[in-house]
Amino acid sequence: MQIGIVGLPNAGKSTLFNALTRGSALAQSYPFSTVDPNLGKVALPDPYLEGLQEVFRAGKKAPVGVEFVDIAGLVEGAHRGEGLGNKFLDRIRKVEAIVHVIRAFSASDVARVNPEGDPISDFKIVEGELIQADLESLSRRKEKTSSMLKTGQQRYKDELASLEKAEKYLNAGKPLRSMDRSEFDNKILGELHLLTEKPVLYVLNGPEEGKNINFRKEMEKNGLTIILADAKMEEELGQLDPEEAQEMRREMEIESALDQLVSIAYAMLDLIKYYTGNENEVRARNIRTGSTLLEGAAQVHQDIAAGFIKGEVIAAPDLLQAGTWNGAREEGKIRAEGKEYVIRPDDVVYIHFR
Ligand SMILES: Nc1nc2c(ncn2[C@@H]2O[C@H](COP(=O)(O)OP(=O)(O)OP(=O)(O)O)[C@@H](O)[C@H]2O)c(=O)[nH]1
Ligand SMILES: [Mg+2]
Repeated sequence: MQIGIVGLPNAGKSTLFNALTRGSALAQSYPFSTVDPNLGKVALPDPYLEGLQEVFRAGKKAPVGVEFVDIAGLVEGAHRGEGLGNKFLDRIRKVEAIVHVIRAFSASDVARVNPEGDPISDFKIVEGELIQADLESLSRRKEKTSSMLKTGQQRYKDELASLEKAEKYLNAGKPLRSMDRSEFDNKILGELHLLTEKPVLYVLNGPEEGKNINFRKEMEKNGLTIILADAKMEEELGQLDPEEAQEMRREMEIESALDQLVSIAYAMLDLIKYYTGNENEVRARNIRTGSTLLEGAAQVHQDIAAGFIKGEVIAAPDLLQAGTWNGAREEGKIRAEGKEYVIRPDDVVYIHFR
């Protein structure tokens, strides 16, 4: 899973990145402290993996990893080259989801590039630049498609129609993720890796207080997914050892930004987590909701899918309670399932194949 972080300069993107990845990206009070993108991987905290490793006596365990990409801030006119321009947006064209950080903290020593300086106008600037970036991608593709029209093939006419439909939508100020589209639109637009098509999670970066809570509610009313998190506090908690941080969180009643963000990302991307295990390795895996055992097998290896005989399945908590695979089997908790079985969250799956 790859997640790209966008926002105005000094919104706290790198601070959040550091909090999420326990990284040490430069985060400074002047705008454009980030130039080259920061990349950081984080292993998702997993309540079952360690126990499963013991059950399988597996040599290795592999949690699900999420990679965050923190890029330079966007400013109004970035698509015309203002600020650092929008050239770093290319770095997040292939990510699966976007986190848009909106500043909601007041610190007089941290400059604001947007003199209006309220979350709504900050939010609109960045949305506008992402829309502009998509318009640029569409226009480049339109040029190519137009030059192919002279071949007389219907395909290029259809393609142009899809591109123009998307262009019109963006020109009305709307992100593409809400546009109705045909299979064909999907295919053409999918090739362009457009930014406003990706699921987006807004992070309102600031303390949990009156006006921020109101803004969050306002955004939610409009159907947007938003969490309120204090990146700086998160970063500080990230420096502590995990138990100490847990304790602090309990006292202050704050849920970790990583936990919030990841659980929302799973829902946005329509993913669930399940496990495969044997004596070599237990591995947590993401797969689309509704996937079958056969699709799970194919994710592990095509050969396993091709030679599929049957699967054995048990929920992770049940397996941990039984303590061993054979014990769980004796208790009748391990089920034999076929190709069509739909994998459920936290299933542990063992596939027999020839
Ligand atoms: N008080 C407060 N300060 C914060 C918070 N988040 C970030 N800051 C400070 O704001 C400044 C800018 O933070 P960065 O994380 O560098 O911001 P950025 O969005 O990465 O900025 P660019 O890389 O310039 O685009 C730093 O001095 C941070 O310490 C916060 O939640 N509260
Ligand atoms: Mg930065």
